Amino acid sequence: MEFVEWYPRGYGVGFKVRRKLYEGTSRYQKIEVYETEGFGRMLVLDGTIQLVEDGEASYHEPLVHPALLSHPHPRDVLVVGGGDGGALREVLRHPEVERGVMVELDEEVLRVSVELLNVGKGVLERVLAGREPRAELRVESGAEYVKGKEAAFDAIVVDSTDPVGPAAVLFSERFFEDAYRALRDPGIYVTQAGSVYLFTDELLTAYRRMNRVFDRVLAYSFPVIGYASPWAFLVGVKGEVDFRRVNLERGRGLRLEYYDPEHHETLFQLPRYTQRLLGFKTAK
Ligand code: AG3
Repeated sequence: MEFVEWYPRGYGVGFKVRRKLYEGTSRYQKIEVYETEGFGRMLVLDGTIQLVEDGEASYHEPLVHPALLSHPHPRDVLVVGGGDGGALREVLRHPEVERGVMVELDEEVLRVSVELLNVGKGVLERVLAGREPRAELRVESGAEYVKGKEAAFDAIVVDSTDPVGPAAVLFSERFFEDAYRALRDPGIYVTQAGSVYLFTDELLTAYRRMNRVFDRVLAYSFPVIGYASPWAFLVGVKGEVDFRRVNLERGRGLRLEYYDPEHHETLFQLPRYTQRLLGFKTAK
């Protein structure tokens, strides 16, 4: 048996699977969990692959650490989405973080992650049992949560699904504005932004909207196991954060498996045609 996620133009990403462990429909989406042959269990939401247990760090590390290592003092960090707990787990690896708030819309994703997945399980269980004093878990819409917040977070990490359905609002200009206001100065915002090759239009749309709101916007990419690589990420900066530089000493303390702070500059390697579309002058 196999599970294939089909992207546009007939491009597929698939895994051989032994069996389906779970299928259910929440208020927001269809949730499936499979046992893959070679990569552990796999979480699928509305037919799109979210993670495989043996490889999820190739997404969660480049999502979280570049932003947190470029910020001078990430003390209060907000994670929007990320119900599997992987992003929160990576956030809490930073000793500088005093408070990590995770706001997940779909309680069912949390439940399935705790019961069936070995990703942020430990972290989620500790938070739920009140044994993770630095973390707070809220089940509500991230878009509603940030509304009206002012200078409350040093960093905001958005670990959403694709910009359709329940997550579309997280790519709206209104949400970027609310998030900008919720950030302190200096502050940093990072979001996953889709497949560079297959979701180029969505990437451009998000980039343009973020540019209308943040002081500076940067795009980077990383090859992620289970996604149509390379995968894009967008960073929005408020005030003085130089996202092109990271604190290497703090980075060494993290003992990472995928993202290498020593080669931070390689994150910015994007196809020339993408750079051109984004309006980078160097690719003209
Ligand atoms: N967040 C999902 C990234 C989007 C995947 N899209 C796709 N396969 N079409 C990742 C959840 C892991 N915390």
